[in-house]
Amino acid sequence: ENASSSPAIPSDGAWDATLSLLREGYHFIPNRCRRLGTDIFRTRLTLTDVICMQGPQAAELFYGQAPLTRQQSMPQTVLRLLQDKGSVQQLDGDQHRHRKGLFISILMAPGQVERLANIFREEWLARLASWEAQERVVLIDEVNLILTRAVCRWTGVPVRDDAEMTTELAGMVEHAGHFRPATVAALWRRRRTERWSRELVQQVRSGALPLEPEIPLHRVATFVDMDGKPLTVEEAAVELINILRPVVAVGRFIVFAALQLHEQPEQTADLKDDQQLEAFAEEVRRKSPFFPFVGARVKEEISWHGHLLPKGQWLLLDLYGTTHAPDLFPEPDRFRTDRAISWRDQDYEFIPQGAGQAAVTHRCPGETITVELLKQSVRLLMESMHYTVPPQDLSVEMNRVPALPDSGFVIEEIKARP
Ligand code: HEM
Ligand code: MYR
Repeated sequence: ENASSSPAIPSDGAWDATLSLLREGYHFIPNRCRRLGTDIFRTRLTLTDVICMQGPQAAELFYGQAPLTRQQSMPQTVLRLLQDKGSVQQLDGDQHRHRKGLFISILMAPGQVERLANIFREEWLARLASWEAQERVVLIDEVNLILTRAVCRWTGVPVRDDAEMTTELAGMVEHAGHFRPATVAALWRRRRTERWSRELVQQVRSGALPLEPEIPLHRVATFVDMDGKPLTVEEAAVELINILRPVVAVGRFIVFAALQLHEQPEQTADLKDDQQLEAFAEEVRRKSPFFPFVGARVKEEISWHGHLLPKGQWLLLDLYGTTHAPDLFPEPDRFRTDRAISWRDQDYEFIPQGAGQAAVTHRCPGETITVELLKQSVRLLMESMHYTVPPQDLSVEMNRVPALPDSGFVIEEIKARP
């Protein structure tokens, strides 16, 4: 293709759009795509030239064979709070595929996701007993705690202090989308988690912490990298956190599911079997504002749909905008369980956690877990307890990243159902 005859990528004309991004949040890329009548545009963020894109072709670029890297594709604080240096997400090519095999082996091992869902259910029911004695609870805080306890049990991590660990793990997600004093505090707390995680890896390796071989912490600690050697202690510790943190992150989707049940209680009648529950969970993943966009950098110049993307170019793929594009998802802001969307389809339209094949791209390996935990939560909310939802501020500010109903979802008059 001849780039010189290709249409120029439209620009939003801003000298720098960082403040607009902070103001508009999830709507930043969709607003500009609509205004410019395009799926791709150029702007400047943090004084750096960036090309923003949405839609299936862009998803294919990010999750196909193109020479892209996730290195230098997001602010340092975001990287350090989420995937971190030395993690699978920062690798490319064969090295990435090999390391990704660790996650695939943990998450795809027969019965492991089911085991996590069962532990999660047990921890929820145990906690439910204490809710009965309380006047009210804030659901996000409670699910964060339950998920922390569950993921630690599942991975073989002995819990130090569960309240503290919850704050550490949930804080990594809560503070990844902004830069405030709270972000620095979250980064500071994460150092503690990392120290703890390194100690655990060493204990497994020395035999001081004996675990069955299929237990996730054992797999991480003993995983052999491409060079035939175990991961460094730092790498293994980072990958352990890359299982602990995102499982706790599922709590945000759980709160959006509870909000949905509250807003349209008549729907519960339709959630009778596994298939209907799954359709509900998938629509929660589509509609909830969570991971707004992912970043990448071009490693070798690419000619793409007539556009020349030079080496080093910074790119953003709008996940939220793609799952809310009216041509892909009619009435995108309406919650509809009849959309026939599933992570199993691996298409380039329904991409709340990335696209393509998880084993060979940067697609999230945790979608099965996310969907199963969501289904389990909906069952628990509907069948295992009674509760009321008092008046509160349930509005979701679209410039808060990641977003959440303002109140965190308060529930009252909680009773376990026999
Ligand atoms: C990657 C979102 C849950 C582990 C990703 C990516 C997204 C994402 C968008 C792609 C990043 C990219 O393309 O650069 C989410 C959301 C979750 C979630 C919104 C909901 C809570 C999980 C769970 C796990 C997990 C439960 C594991 C237990 C990972 C890992 C990667 C990843 C290890 C890096 C994959 C790679 O680079 O190859 N996630 N995720 N995530 N996710 Fe998730
Ligand atoms: C996880 O813990 O890995 C899953 C969910 C994390 C969502 C965090 C959303 C805020 C990230 C801001 C994205 C900026 C990328 C350039």
